[in-house]
Amino acid sequence: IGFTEKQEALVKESWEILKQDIPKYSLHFFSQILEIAPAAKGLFSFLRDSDEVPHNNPKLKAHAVKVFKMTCETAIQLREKGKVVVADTTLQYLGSIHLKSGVIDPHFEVVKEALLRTLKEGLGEKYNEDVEGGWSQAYDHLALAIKTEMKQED
Ligand code: HEM
Ligand code: ISQ
Repeated sequence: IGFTEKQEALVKESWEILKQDIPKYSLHFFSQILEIAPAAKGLFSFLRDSDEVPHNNPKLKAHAVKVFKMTCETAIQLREKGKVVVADTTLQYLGSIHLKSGVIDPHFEVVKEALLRTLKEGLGEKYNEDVEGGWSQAYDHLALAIKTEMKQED
């Protein structure tokens, strides 16, 4: 199944909503990752030395925003081109960062679930199957691109 204009619009709209409270949703996103997979804590440099998820950590916020933005970009590309094109340098960089941090394939499902839960929290009654489907598809394509790059590196 292709990516429709409606799905693209839903993804963009929902990101516009979450964008209005970055501190809140980046923290929620991250907390969900740790709730699903507590052991993932050790992977993140900004967490290793703290007992709880740091509120207002600039790195955490910036990275969380990038994950949402990149997934959103992916949705746009899926609709426009039917495929995902991430700049080679970006992909190489993300591949090597994640590989070096010790990220493995099953972690990608954890981050996906955390992302969807965060959307659900942020959108409330505006969250529905179509929103979930759009984000899921876009995320899966992006995750596959990163995982493929990680495999080429080792
Ligand atoms: C770092 C995006 C999946 C764990 C990053 C950064 C970005 C990013 C943009 C920051 C790179 C930098 O500027 O330094 C993504 C995207 C993903 C994804 C788009 C999926 C589509 C994952 C998964 C995990 C993970 C599945 C595992 C739980 C990490 C870690 C870092 C990182 C540990 C390094 C953070 C640090 O110590 O500074 N990711 N990521 N990421 N990501 Fe991901
Ligand atoms: C890095 N990679 C994936 C997900 C993230 C969530 C919050 C902060 C950083 C992240």
